Amino acid sequence: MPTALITGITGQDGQYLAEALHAKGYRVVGVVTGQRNPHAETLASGLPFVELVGGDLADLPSLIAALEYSQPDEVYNLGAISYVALSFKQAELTANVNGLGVLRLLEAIRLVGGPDNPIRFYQASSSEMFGKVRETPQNELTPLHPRSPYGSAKVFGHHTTVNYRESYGLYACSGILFNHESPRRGLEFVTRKVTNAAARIALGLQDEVALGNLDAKRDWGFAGDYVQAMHLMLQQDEPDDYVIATGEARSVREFVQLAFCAAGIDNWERHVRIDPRFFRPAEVDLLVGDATKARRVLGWAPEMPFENLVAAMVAHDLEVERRKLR
Ligand code: GDR
Repeated sequence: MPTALITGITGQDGQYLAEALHAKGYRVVGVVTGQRNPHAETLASGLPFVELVGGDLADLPSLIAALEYSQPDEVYNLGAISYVALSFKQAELTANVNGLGVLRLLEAIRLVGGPDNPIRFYQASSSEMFGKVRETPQNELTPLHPRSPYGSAKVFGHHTTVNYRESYGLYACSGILFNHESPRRGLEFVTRKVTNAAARIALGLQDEVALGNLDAKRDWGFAGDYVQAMHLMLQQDEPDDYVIATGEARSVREFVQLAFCAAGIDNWERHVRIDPRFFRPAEVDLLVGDATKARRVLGWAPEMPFENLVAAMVAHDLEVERRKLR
C-alpha cells in the first residue's frame, strides 16, 4: 500500500486529493497546523480514513518529524496562504509559508529520503505566477510576472522545486494549476462567494452582494478533475512541470450572471454592489491556460463543463442554506 503525505489537507484540494488517493488504495496522512485546529476536527469526521500528523511549513523540524512518522512514497505540498487578497495584507507570512515553506519541505525530503531518495514530490504552483501575462494562452514556457505577494512566493516555490530536481535528482514536479472550484471552495473566493450569495438571495436571506472587479477573466475548472492531474504527474518515468487548465476564459461578470440564473434570479444587476474594498492593489486581468502537454503526456483532460460546475455549486449552496432554515 503506497503512502501519500499531504500538506493543506484541510483545504478544498486536500480533501479531493485525499479521497482520490484513498480510492486508489493509498494510505493517506495529512499534515495539520496549530493547536486544536478546528478544521482538523471537521476532517476527522468527514474523511475518517485520513491519518493526521502535526506540522507546519514554517517549521522545518516538524516537517522532518512528519516525514519520519509517515515514511511517504509521495508528498503533495498543497499547504499555503491561498487567498491572493490576503497576501497583500500579510506579505511576509505569505512569503514564509508559500515560498520558504517549499524549500523547507524539499530540504526535509532530502534529509529523510537519503542518497537514493525515492520520495516523489508535488508542488502546487499557480497560474497567478503568470500575473501580467506575456502571452495568451499561457503554457509551461510562458515567462512569469507575478502581481501579488502570493504570486511572487509561488514563483519562488516553483523555481525551487525545479532547482531541487536539477541539483539533487529529486523526483519533483510543479503543477501550474489554473483556478479550480467546487462546492468545497472557501467563501472568500469569488466563485463560492457568488454562488452562496445567489442562493441566499433566492431564499430571501439577503438582498445584495458586494463584489470587486467584474471584468477579471479566469480559466475555471473543477477541483475534483484537477487533483487527478496531481497524482498522474507523480506516476511518470520522469518528473516535469505541467499546466492544468480548461483553455476557456470567462469573466467574473459571466460567472455572476450564470450563477444567479441557476438560482432562478433574472435581474442579477439589482443585487450586486461594487465595493472598492474588493479591488486589489495590482490585478491579474486575464488568465487562460494551454494544457496541451498534460493532455499529451499524462492523458489528462478536464471532465466537468463550466456550466455544470456553476450549477453544482449553486445547487449545493441552496441545499446548505435551506437546511439552515429548517
Ligand atoms: P484568484 O481567485 O485570485 O484568481 O486566486 P479569487 O476567486 O479570489 O479571485 C478571482 C478574481 O475575481 C475578482 N473578484 C473578486 N475576488 C474575490 N475573492 N472577492 C470578490 O468580491 C471579488 N470581486 C471580483 C478578483 O479580483 C480576481 O480577479 C485563486 C486562488 O485559489 C489561488 O490560491 C490560486 O493559486 C489561483 O486561484 C489559481
